Amino acid sequence: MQDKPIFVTQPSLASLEEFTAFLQEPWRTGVLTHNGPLIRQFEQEACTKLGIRQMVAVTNGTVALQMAIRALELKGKIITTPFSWIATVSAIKWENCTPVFCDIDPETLNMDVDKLEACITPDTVAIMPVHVFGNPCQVDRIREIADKHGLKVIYDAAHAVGSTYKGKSLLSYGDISATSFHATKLLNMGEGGACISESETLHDKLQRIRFFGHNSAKDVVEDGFNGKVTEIHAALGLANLRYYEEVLADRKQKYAYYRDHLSENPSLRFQLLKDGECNYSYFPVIFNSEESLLKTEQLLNKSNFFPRRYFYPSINTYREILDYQPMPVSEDIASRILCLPLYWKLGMEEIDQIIAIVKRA
Ligand code: T4K
Repeated sequence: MQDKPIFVTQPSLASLEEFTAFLQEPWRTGVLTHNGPLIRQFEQEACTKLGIRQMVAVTNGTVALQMAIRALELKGKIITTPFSWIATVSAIKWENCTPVFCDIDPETLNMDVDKLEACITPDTVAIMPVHVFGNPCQVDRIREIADKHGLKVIYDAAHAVGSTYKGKSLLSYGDISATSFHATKLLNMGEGGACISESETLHDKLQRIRFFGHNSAKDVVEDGFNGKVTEIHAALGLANLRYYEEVLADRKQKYAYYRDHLSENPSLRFQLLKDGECNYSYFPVIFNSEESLLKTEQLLNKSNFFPRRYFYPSINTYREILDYQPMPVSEDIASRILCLPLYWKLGMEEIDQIIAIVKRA
């Protein structure tokens, strides 16, 4: 048995010395926030590493989604996926829009684009797909459908740092992409996120929304709020950014290792990765039944391994906060999918133990 618990993930962290070295300046100047030099440096370096033109860094991925809806001035129904983290839907609701679900493709686990047009009504204003576990959505088809019906596209790209589509960063697609730099994400600032838009107009507007609606003269010209990131979080982001490529390569190698060792098992299957290059930020396994998932999870827990049921349950079943809309594919997949531990400092010995337990189960 594993002596210390192994969780589904652990933050990818630079050394404490690297982090604190970045803190010298804010300690000297007393500048802790208000889009200070470190967050501007983070935005610039992250854009270069991720291959995007510009970003507006914000407090977290949920706020990034809300700001995207706000910047596009959306009022009405937004079509999204029921197979996601609750934040996708809560952001829509907090911006006084109505989430409408489109069921998922059982292979890619992303929104089923073949079902998308049937969800569009005169009240629909936007589509908000999720690149689930970093697996790129069918970006071109979604754009085609959106343009045909005059809809905006916001990607929930919380998992998509490091994924690409047609050789470009996946974050550069959609009217706006909203990503997360939460502790559990491939690149983290503890808490953090960003809105990415290639449009200068939207980029400027997002900057104003982040800062109480101020323009550069500090007049209030927008209905904004506080989405600013502290210099402390920026320091952590900058230190962690140094290891971005290493973390990305490590995830890919560990993902391939898991797949090689588990793919013979007829009772398991895996997310179909297509339409672009995934960042392999999670290792989801789809079991043939919930019973076999629960048995495996129990055996892993007994040995001190703690995988997570991402995403369970399917969001459309949260009857306390939503009117139920049946989503048979999402509900089925959500009941039998388990993400196994996958992170930078996870040892190959531990992965071997996890593989052995899964095979035994
Ligand atoms: N859209 C999508 C599709 C998302 O998946 C998310 C967030 C969002 C939007 C919103 O982005 P943010 O507003 O969060 O930036 C986690 C994360 O809290 C959440 O960010 C993430 N998705 C979701 C998929 O997973 P939990 O409740 O499973 O995380 P938690 O706290 O149990 O962490 C998992 C494991 O990670 C722990 O067992 C131990 C380890 N851990 C976690 C934290 C927070 C650490 O070692 N250190 C830490 O500080 O939700």
